[in-house]
Amino acid sequence: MNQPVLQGVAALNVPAYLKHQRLINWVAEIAALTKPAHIVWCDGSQEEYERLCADMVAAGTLQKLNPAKRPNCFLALSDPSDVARVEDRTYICSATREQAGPTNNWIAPAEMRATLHGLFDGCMQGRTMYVVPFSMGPLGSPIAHIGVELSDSPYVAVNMRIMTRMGKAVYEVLGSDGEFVPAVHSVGAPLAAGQADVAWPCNPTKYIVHYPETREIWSYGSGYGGNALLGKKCCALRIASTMGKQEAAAGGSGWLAEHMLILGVESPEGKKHYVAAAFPSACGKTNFAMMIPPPAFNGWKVTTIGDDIAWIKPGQDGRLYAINPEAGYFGVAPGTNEQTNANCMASMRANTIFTNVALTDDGDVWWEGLTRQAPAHLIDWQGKDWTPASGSKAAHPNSRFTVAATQNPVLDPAWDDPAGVPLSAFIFGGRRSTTVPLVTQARNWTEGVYMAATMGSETTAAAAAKVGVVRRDPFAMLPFIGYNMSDYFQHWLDIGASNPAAMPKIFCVNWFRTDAEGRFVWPGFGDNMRVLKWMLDRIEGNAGGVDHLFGTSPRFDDMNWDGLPFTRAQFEQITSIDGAAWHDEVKLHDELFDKLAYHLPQALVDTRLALQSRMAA
Ligand code: O2Y
Ligand code: MN
Repeated sequence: MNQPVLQGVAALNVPAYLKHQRLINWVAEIAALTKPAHIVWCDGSQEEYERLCADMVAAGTLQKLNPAKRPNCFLALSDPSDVARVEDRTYICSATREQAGPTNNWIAPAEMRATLHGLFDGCMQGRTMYVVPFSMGPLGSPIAHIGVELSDSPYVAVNMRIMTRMGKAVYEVLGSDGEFVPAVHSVGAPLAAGQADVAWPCNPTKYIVHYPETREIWSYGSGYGGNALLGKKCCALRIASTMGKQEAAAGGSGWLAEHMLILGVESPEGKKHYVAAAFPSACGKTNFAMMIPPPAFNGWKVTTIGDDIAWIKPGQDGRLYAINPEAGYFGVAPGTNEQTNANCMASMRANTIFTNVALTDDGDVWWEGLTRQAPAHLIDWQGKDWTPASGSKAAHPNSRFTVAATQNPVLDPAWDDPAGVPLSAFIFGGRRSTTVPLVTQARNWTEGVYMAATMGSETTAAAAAKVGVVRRDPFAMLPFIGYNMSDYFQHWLDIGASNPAAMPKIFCVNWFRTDAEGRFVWPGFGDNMRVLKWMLDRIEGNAGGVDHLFGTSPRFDDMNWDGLPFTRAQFEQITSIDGAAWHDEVKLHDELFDKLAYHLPQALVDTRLALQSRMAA
């Protein structure tokens, strides 16, 4: 292989096993621009992971937790300014503004390239650039895609090893000329000669940029989660959603990259279904993906394929098959405990990286909701002494754990199957205190797409200044669609039209209806199994329901209540359809559709008109 020579920066040192000249040239080009002091080609080995973690412990980026309490676990505390995805700094730089659509930030590609060139010039000085090859999806699966992230953050390198199939084996799949998504990441904090580093370098200027035409990702200024682990939201959702659409435009079947968990559910008789479910960020997706059915559902098993993202393709038989493109979970810690998600607690007993949770005096972790009573003393997520009297959160509300999927005790045996699993249902969930019933089945594909397109969630105190405002989050994909949202709706309609009889059934759920005192009526968690069971019975033609203006919902007697003292009156509270509220709701659908008027599918307008005429009747 030709080893390009870099002037005045690190030696390239391409490993002998790498046979992909285009990839080597690209790494050389980015190194020439960013000027790192060293280049490390990650092989994905355990030895490499341990070495990088030890280096980060020495640098103060990670703290090793008490091995007696949490073997092989680490804690990272980020800069207080770098704690979450930055949607307002996230751009889809397609050729035209219309291609990105009104829901994405857009800057003309040439202008953005000029800005980024300035920022990336010399941005890795004094640091090591890690070359991180990763596969999204089982290695070699026809549904999988490969990416390579160049990052100056060792925290990114080790997290990518947990979150993706990362390392040398990826190059074997890539061969000498395979396609890959090029992803460049810098924390934006070059080090001058002799300058001491900080534990969490980052830059107040942040850019998370996608070029859909060339499938490139450029991320600058943040070391946190979705901003920096570029396989996740950037590649597996924004770039991948574009790829799935482009493939359809090129005459293929097209495919879907969705913000969905995938779970398997098996009856005591051994009948198994797979469902994919979309919920807005931080709405209990991981809990649903690892759900433990209540005791009355003895013999029922729920198993996890994925907790956040699904790639979905029509198979030979016309059904839709899904894979989890990820290999780990980057879940929200607060609220997770033995009652809400015992499987998740078991997953993170060892080999876990925690970020922005609190540290206990005996070297373990703690977050709000882990135990009923907080410990008397902690080190909080900002590294300060904390007591229950401090009046602040000990763990950041967006604090996270990174853990390999293989540590999940209820991992589905097919989670790594390159062919994916056939889907029986799609579930779309919002967070609404009123209006939307517990569960509704769409009467046909178009009605289901309409439900998903008009999904909304009320903002919570943690997320927004004005509490209770409904934020429309179509398909839970608002921040993640890499192209025009109306074209995305059309893509969904087209996929459905390709083989209507083989499509999964579509349901919409709302666990969050409240009573007059503002308390949640539905117990949620394991009891969501009751809703899942009704869906499966519907799919198999064994459950009744009642048609209403929005779709079909269960009557009280259509659901299994064994072991749950839930009254008809409570059921009425969470399933009633309030005509006046729906009148206002549909006005909000109108507002959304006005915003998305360019390329909005007529089928969705017609569905809204049909809904309005049912309401008038
Ligand atoms: O704040 C971050 O960077 C994490 S975002 C995230 C992580 C895991 C799963 N989902 C999400 C999300 O925002 O939907
Ligand atoms: Mn998510």
